[in-house]
Amino acid sequence: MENRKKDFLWGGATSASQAEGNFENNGHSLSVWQMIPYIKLQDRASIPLNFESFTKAWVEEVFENKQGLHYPKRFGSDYYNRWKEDIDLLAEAKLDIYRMSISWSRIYPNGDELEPNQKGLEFYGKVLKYCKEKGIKVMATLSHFETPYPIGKKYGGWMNKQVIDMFVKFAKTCFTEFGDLVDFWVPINEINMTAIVPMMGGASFLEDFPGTSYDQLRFQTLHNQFVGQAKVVQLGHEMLGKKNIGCMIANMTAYPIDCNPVNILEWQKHQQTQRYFYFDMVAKGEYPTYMLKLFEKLKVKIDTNPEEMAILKNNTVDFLSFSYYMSGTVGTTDVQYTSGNLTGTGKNPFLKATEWGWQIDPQGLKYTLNDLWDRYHLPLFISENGMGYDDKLNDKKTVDDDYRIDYLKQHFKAIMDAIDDGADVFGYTMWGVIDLVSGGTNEMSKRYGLVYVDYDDLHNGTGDRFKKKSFYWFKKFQETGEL
Ligand code: BGP
Repeated sequence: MENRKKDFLWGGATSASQAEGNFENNGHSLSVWQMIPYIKLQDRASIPLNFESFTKAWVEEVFENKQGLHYPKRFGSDYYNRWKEDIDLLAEAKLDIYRMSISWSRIYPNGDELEPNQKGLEFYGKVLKYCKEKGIKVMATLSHFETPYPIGKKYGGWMNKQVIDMFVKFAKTCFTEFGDLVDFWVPINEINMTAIVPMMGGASFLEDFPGTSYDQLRFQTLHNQFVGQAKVVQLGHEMLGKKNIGCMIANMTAYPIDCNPVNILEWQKHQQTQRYFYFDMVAKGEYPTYMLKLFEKLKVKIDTNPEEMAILKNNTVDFLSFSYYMSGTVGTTDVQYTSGNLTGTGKNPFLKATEWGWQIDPQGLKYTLNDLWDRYHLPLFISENGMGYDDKLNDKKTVDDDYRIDYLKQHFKAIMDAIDDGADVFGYTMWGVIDLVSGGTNEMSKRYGLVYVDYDDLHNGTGDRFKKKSFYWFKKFQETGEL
């Protein structure tokens, strides 16, 4: 079945903090996400479920390494040393595009230096040039939850408007150094996660702002990030003269649990506040009325001014990119919960779920693409999707991951169907294309890749790479177009 759009970009994604390791080398500091949770695996039960309880003091203790606990994310999958081998593998699998992040903490380790860290620039320069040599396009994320921790410690994170300028300076350095090597830019990964975990997305901690409510903290941090992102869009357009800057939003598609009108109203509220709000901000450049009303109810007062509002309005994104892993359900009655990407969601009796409870719903991707295209008429890109699984390497040194092939086939088909319906979708990057440390569990054993990496949860192993069955499937798909 060859019904692919000719210039569609099929590829894979990783992030610096989950893949690179070597964070203490060559002038890197640590980003906030690398601090969470610095916790023994056997202590997992003690991970706070309420994100408000991640305190700065607790994170600092981790930063100072006082706990001396094991922390696999620090080591990633050793991409910092094996990047060439990894890009060779991506080229062999015939990826059109590779989404990666340029770690802010490697370029401006403290955030406020006057000059960038040359060693960091050299590293990404080598990587990006090699991608070009191999004919792989690049989408670069500027912050994949990688705000340098010193910014949180010294400035109070993105709650402080000075951080906006630090981010713009970092973006300017990247545009200057890598403008010719990067095809698409995404300023902030899953920007809406800041509204859920402000300390992870924005390095803002409640205890730094006495008298501030949690709602005020999360929405103000988010607002400052929206302004920072819009300024980066403006700068990119001026410096690069291209329309190649998009957003990245964790898309939370959900269905009403049933047709009871009270549940439909609850679902409508979910659509507005958990999905459209974020897309509206980056595509229309202003706060929707329903959010202004919600702010009133929550007693949130956004600290802003007409200049910032004009920046938001005049610098909307060129394309919408989003992650899509699952769908959920919403309602006020009879909803049973299952886990999802950072937040839980309602169970859907019609769907199966992964080992981690993420409900598999390819049709939901078709729905999402049609829905976003209808609403915004901006080109769409699925920048994360995939199936986490505790893969096992067999005697033949491969993984028979037919479950993943099946997952990918169904989702690829959904994309093609949405394109057939008229949605303008131009690319897809499968998450964790080379196994890396999971963002949510901090373990290697939640694997997403086409390539198996020989490290366990405690970072024991050789780090050697092994092609899974899905690697060969993907390559064949690229050669023949057959699902
Ligand atoms: C997204 C993050 C990724 C990645 C992915 C999968 O929210 O942008 O970095 O981690 O989720 O999540 P997990 O690793 O928890 O399965």
